[in-house]
Amino acid sequence: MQPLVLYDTTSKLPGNHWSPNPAKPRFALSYKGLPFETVWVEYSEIATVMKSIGAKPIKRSDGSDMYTVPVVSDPNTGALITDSLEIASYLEKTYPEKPIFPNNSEALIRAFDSAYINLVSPAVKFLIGRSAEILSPDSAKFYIEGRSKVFNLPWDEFTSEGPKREAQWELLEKAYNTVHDWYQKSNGKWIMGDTFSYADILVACLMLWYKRVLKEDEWTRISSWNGGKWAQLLTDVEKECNLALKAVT
Ligand SMILES: N[C@@H](CCC(=O)N[C@@H](CS)C(=O)NCC(=O)O)C(=O)O
Repeated sequence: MQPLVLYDTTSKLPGNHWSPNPAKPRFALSYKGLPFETVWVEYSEIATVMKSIGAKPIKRSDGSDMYTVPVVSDPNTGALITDSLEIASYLEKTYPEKPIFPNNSEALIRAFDSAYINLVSPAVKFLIGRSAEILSPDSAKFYIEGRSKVFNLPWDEFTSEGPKREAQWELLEKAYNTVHDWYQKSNGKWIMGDTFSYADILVACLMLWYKRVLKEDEWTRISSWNGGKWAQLLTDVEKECNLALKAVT
């Protein structure tokens, strides 16, 4: 079998990876034990590189095209897939062993994905601020302009310290109290009890983002919530997907 190719976006951090959406297929590929290589793309170059390989754009809310990572290319089938959820769906159909949508759960996990993103998105502005700090100067400039435009907010809304930042923290903690309530309804460590699924990958990939871009004391703050649930979940998902060692580099 030839290795699949994952297009991910790079950073100044050791090991490059930081972005939650490309992390999702990385976890899924690794969980399924599929060989893959990573192509690291500067954030400012994503559109140019994705166009050059013939990847499809996704649609912005105003209907315009947006070229994004992750994209996965599979030389075994010729497939070229854009969007983390579509990649997960493709991998599951093409390589059904070690399911990430067990018990026919893709429809429900798609709904979980939306619910989780909608819950957490209003609280991550300072995470976006921190993300700009770990990018190269060109990529940071591109990222700052892009995020300000998407959110329709001046950049200081993403970087402000003091009461505004504290309000974001409170919102994020409240969001994770809700996610914790969801997990409390499960009888095992995963959201589907003893059955691991893509839903746990979704939760862990945002944790990975937080851990990679936040200052140490900020990640410690998140780690202390809900009895240490989130750092533990990230560790458990990394282990389940055999990414524990690679995740530290
Ligand atoms: N729904 C998409 C979102 C992908 C996305 O927004 N990717 C970001 C990096 S995490 C991107 O490529 N942005 C390009 C840009 O902002 O121009 C997915 O899940 O793959």
